[in-house]
Amino acid sequence: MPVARPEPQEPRVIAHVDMDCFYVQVEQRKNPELRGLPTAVVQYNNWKGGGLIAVSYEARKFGVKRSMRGDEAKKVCPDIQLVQVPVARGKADLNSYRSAGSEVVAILSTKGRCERASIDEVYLDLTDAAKSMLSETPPEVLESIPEEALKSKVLGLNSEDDDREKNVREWLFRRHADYQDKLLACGAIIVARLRVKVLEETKFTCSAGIAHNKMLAKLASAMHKPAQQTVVPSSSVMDLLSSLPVKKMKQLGGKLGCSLQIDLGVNTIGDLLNFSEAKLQECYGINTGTWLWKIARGTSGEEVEDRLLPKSHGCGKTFPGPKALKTTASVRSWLNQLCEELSERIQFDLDQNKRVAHTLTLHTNAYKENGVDSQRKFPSKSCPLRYGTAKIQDDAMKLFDSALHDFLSSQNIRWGITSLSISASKISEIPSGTCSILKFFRGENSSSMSSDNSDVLIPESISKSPKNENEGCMAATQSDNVDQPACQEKENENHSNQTVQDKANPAQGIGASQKKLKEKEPYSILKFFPGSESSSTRKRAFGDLNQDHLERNQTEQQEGPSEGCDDATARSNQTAQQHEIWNFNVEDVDPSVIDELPLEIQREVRGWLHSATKRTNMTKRGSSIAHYFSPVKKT
Ligand code: DCP
Repeated sequence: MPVARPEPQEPRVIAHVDMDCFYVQVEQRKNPELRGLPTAVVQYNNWKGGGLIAVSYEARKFGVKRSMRGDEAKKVCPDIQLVQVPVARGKADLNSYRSAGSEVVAILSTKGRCERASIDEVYLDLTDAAKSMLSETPPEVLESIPEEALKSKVLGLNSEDDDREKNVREWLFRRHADYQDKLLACGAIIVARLRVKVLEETKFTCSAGIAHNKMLAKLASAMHKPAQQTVVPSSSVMDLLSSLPVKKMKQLGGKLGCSLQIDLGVNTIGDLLNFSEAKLQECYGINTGTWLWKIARGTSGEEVEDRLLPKSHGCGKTFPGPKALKTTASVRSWLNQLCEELSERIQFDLDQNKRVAHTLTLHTNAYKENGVDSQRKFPSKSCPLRYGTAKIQDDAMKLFDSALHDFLSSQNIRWGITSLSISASKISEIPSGTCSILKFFRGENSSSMSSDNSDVLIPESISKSPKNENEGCMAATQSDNVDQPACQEKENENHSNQTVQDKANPAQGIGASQKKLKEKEPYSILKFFPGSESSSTRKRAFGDLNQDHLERNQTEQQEGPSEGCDDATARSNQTAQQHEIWNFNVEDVDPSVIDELPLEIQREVRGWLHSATKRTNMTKRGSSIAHYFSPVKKT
C-alpha cells in the first residue's frame, strides 16, 4: 500500500526521463537500416509469430500494439519489421538492453541525484542544478536556448496556435514568474540539454516530464511522446489531475485503484477531492488515506533516491499452454538455467559495483490438473542468498520443493508450472575497502572468494541495510517478461522460508549461516574469521592475539617465557606458524590499507596497532600480524 511521505519545505525540480520504444531503439542502433521503418521487437517463441514487447512509433500509427502477436501485427502493418529478442539459455537475453540503459543513466546522472527506476526510466532531482542556474545564468541572460527547450509542452500554456514556440520562450523568460516556476523553467532547459546529449552520444531519443515532484513528473513524461518534454507548473496541477483516470496513477493500477472505483465510485483523481482525509483514512488506513488525500492535491513528498543500479536482479521464463512443466526434472532443468544466469549477474554486480544481494526468491505460477482447488496460489518462497551457481541452484530447488509441498497440501494430484522466476534482492553495498582488504585474508581475489566463501565474505552486519526493497522489483520482472512482480508477498514469506532452509540443510545450511550473519554486534574485523562468533570470543581472541605476537616474538628471540602464555596461546602460535601468510613489523603496516576499512574496524585495528606498537617499543622487538590471518584457534 502506498504511504504518504512528508513534504519538503523548499520547492523541488524533479524530472522523469523515459526512453521511447526502448528495445526497438536498441535494435535500430544495432541495425541502422531499421531506422524510420515500422518495427517491433518480439519474444523469441514462434507461436503466431511471437509476442510483441516493444513497438516503434511508426508501427503504432498502423495500430500495432504491444499486446499483439507477430502475425496479427503483420495483418495491420504488412511492412512491419519484426526483430527477435536475443536469446540465451533458451530465454530472452536482455543484457544488451540493460547496458544500453546504463549508457543513458551515465549521461543523465551528471546533473543531479539520479534514480534508475527501471531498465529505461530515470528520475532526476535537479533542484540544486536549477537553483544554481537561476542565480548564475537565468534563462533571460542565456545567449541561446536549446531548441528542445523551446519545443517543451508547458501545461496550461496555449499550445494550439502558431506562436507556440514564442509562448514557450516567453514563459521560460518571465521575469515576474514566481520562484517555483522560475526553477521549473531552468529545469526545462537543463533537461532539454541532457536529452540532446543522450541523443548525440547514444543515438536514443527519450521523453521527459519536469515538475515539482516525482508523481507529477512521471505523469507528464508520458503525455507527449516520443522525443518531447512536458513541464507541469503548479498552476496547472489541479487541471491535470481532475480528469485523470485513477488507474493511470502509479500505485493505483491494481487492487487499490479497483477498490476506489467500486467502493467509493472514484473514477478520476479529481473525484478524490470529494472525500475528507479522515474518510480516506477510515477506508484505507492512516498512511494510505493520507497519501490518497495528498495525491488528489498533487502533492507527494517521495524523494528521488540516489541509485544508479537496479534494486534487484531477476530472471524468469513462462511456459504457456502445452509448454507447462509437469515433472520435477523439467523444473530442475529450467531452474538450473535461470539460476546460472542470476548467478552470473549478481557476481558481475559484486565484481563491478561491490554490491551484495542477500535474498533469493522464487515465484512460480502453477495449476492443478482438472481444475482442483483452482484458487490456491503457488506460494512464493525466499531464503538467504548464498553465492555460487551450484548453491543458488540447490537453494532454488529447495524453495520449489517446499512451495510445491504447500501448494499440493498432501493431495496426490498432477500439476503444471506455467512460469518460473528467480530473483536476488535486498542488495546492499559492501563498505568501500572491504573487498580490497579481504584479498589479504586468503590470498585470493574478491570475486573468487565471493563464489566460494559467501558466508564469510558477506556478513549482513557489514552491509548497509537496503532501502525500500519493493520498488525496483518491477524493473527486474518487467524487463525479464515475468508476469508476476518479484516483490509480491516477499516480506511474509521470509520467515517461513528460512525455516524451510533450516530444516533442509541443518548443519551447514542457510539457516545456520544466517544465524551467524545476524549478529547484532558492532563491526569487527574478527567477523571475517571463521569461529569469531561472540563478543566474548572476540575479546578473548584479541587478548590472546596481542599476547600471541608478543609471545611469539619472545620465543623467536629466545628470551625466556613470557607472561600470560597458556596452552591455547601456544596452540595458536603453532597454527600461526603453520599458516605463515604474513609476517612483518607493525611499522610496516601501510596506513592507507587501514583507511580503506569500515570505520568501526579501523578503530579496532588502530587500537590494536597502537597497543602493539607501544609494547613493541617497550620490548624493542619486531611484531607480527600473522596471527590475524591464520585460522582462529580452537580452544
Ligand atoms: N517491456 C517488456 N515487456 C513489457 C513491457 C515492456 O519487455 N510487458 C520492455 C520493452 C520496452 C521496455 O521494456 O521497450 C520499456 O518499456 P516501456 O513501457 O517504457 O515501453 P517502450 O519504451 O517500449 O515504449 P514507450 O515509448 O511507450 O515508453
